[in-house]
Amino acid sequence: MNRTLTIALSKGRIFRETLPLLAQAGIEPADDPDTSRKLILDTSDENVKLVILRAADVPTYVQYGAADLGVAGKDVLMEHGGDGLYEPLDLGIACCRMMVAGPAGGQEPGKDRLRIATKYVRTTRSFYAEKREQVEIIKLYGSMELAPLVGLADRIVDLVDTGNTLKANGLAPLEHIADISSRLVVNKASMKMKHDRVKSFINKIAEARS
Ligand code: PRT
Ligand code: MG
Repeated sequence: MNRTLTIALSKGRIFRETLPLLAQAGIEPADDPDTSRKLILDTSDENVKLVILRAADVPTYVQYGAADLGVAGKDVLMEHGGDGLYEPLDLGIACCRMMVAGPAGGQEPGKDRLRIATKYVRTTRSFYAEKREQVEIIKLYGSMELAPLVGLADRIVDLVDTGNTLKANGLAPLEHIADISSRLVVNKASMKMKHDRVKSFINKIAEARS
């Protein structure tokens, strides 16, 4: 039987903020993904491997069982939809808010269909559907803050932490959509097939977090 647990992480802030939780569970990566080019990292536990992915790909790897577990932002999970995943733990890391933002001091554009630029198409669609507001959504892959400045969109939906990025681009937060933090996700089949190992990993991380 395959005793290895594979954990999917993205580099950058999620890796950085997950590291202390893993350390408290006795797991230390053999390489630093910010300097190493390796995509599969061994750890101090011979039965635990880390795979390093783009943040938005983490739920997909876990859904299909290519990783048993993963750490992903709630923003990414809402876009993914959560098929094939359990979400047993809020890790309370990489916290921010998903907001609608627009030009600071700007007036209502006064049209019946606002254009909203975002990489969070699914979440944006359901947010405005709930408000019964007709909007046109433009899918972008990054630098959303630019869109209102060059007339591509009236509003953006993006993550806000300090608010400095919005401010630096003459934008202001307008509406709160969701509080965001990173979650531990588990492949549903792994939860059954590797129950004891997965469960004990979840317990260790839960303890490390509190
Ligand atoms: O950057 P890359 O394209 O590789 O992928 P990614 O942006 O998906 O990954 P990464 O590592 O940047 O973010 C991973 C996760 O961190 C996200 O999915 C969120 O759950 C979480 N997180 C927490 C954030 C932020 N805070 C955050 N502030 N992700 C992005 N930001 C960005 C935001 O999009 C905006 O551009 O930071 C900017 C705003 O920050 P302030 O402090 O200026 O308000
Ligand atoms: Mg980023």
